[in-house]
Amino acid sequence: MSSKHRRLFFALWPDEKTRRELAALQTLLPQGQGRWVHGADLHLTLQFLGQVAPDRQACISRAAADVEGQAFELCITHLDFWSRPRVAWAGPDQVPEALSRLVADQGGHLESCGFPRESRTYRPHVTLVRKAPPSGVIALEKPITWPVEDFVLVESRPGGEPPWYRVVERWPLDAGPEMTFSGQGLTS
Ligand code: 3AM
Repeated sequence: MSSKHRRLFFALWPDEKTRRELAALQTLLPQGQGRWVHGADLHLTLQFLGQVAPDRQACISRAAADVEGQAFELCITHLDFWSRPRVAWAGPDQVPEALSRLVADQGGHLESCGFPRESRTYRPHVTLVRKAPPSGVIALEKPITWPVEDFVLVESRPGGEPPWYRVVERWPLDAGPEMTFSGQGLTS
């Protein structure tokens, strides 16, 4: 494979405040076991693309630019554990309509670049620990409110010292008429 291939995925990338709040969730899990995701790598995957050849990278950027998405708030309410990949993760109780639409629209545009649509149900999650010991559901006393105003393309270079991920490109989501940015003096 050419060295120009890049391992890419689309994600929601937390702002610094949200990132700190997500990183703090790691303290709720069994300590000293598993592989902790570096605080700077915490993200929510929208779609994994895998190794992408250079000629497809331009197509991906164009497809992303054509995605029509609305900004939304993501409420991270609980921690949970998946035994098959052995990951402990944080996620929302409810998937916002805007997030489902974003993933579906993105999947549709990426088909034109030759990426088959994901057939599995989309389960938004922020991985906190890999190779994690089993843990139960933990409801957060204070849910995290994540203001999602854009989405990003991320390059993954696993191995070696984390952080492993690097934001390559960013696309804004439409604030739309129904968005309210509390405390910023912008309402509708
Ligand atoms: O969002 P998380 O961290 O759960 O597990 C990988 C990670 O997900 C996932 O893509 C994200 C960024 O690396 N991933 C890795 N290989 C994958 C694959 N072959 C994959 N997802 C689907 N298929």
